[in-house]
Amino acid sequence: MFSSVSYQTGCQETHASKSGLNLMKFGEMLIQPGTLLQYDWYKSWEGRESLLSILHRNMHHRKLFGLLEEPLLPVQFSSSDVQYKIFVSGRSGVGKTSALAKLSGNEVPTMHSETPGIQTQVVYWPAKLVQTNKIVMFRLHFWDAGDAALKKFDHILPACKENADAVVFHFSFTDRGSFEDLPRHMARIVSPSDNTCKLVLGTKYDQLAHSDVTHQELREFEQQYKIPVLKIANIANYEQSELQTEVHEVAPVLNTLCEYLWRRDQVAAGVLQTERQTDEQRHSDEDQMVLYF
Ligand SMILES: Nc1nc2c(ncn2[C@@H]2O[C@H](COP(=O)(O)OP(=O)(O)OP(=O)(O)O)[C@@H](O)[C@H]2O)c(=O)[nH]1
Ligand SMILES: [Mg+2]
Repeated sequence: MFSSVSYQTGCQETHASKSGLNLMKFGEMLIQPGTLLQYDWYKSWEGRESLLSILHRNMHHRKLFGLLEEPLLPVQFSSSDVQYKIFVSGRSGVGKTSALAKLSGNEVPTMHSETPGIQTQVVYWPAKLVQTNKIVMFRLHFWDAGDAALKKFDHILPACKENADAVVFHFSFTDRGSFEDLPRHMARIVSPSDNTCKLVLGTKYDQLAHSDVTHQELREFEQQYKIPVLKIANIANYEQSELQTEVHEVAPVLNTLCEYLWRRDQVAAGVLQTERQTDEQRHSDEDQMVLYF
């Protein structure tokens, strides 16, 4: 998860210089978690009632929705719906399909079986806005393309990128190369100036003991590219006994993704400013002060 801790790069070689790419800011800016969405709301009474719309009564398993179905929030809750397309990207075997299974509450595959083309999956996630206290049902339409298929067929990448609201770049904690390759990989898929939300998801977090990607490097990466780095362990947790545990595991990733998507909409609507706009505004205010004095 994003940490607000600042760091000193000093003489150390940064991730960007190691990769040979000085594409400074792929993302717009980092958000302190919980700025726009109430992260722990799903644990409250109201949050649990809302989760019942996507979970079976025992709160252990996610409901499946057909193409024409959607979750219904309790009528007394004033809510609205938003939908987004999210492209899932990363090297073969990093765990894209597994992460999607985990996020959607489906069974996580234990064997690597290359995704032969594009596989899509809708994940619903209710969240509450900080500012207005309104409940929003996020409909996240994930597009997962197998890396081999993506390299083999030219039409797959444009189809996945078309009208995508976000791209989630994956690396694996057990494959340092997949982390080091992220800047080059991102440069192939998106440009720093395009309007898609960009996030990074580190898979195989359960294998952290065998990882040589450090937390310091993750923080440096976040600060360098202004992209949040999230973590996930795509394994079935057989020791789950507490209610909602499955949802507890994926809530940080889904909340962060929704928060960045929501922020992008707010910036597009002119409700929030980008960091660049804030800088420009500050400089223009400073210029006016100089003129005034
Ligand atoms: N222990 C552990 N294994 C994982 C995790 N995520 C994925 N795996 C395993 O990694 C292998 C590859 O996962 P996939 O999800 O199929 O990889 P992919 O990125 O979709 O690969 P392509 O479809 O070929 O592009 C599988 O054997 C998964 O069980 C994780 O978080 N922890
Ligand atoms: Mg796959």
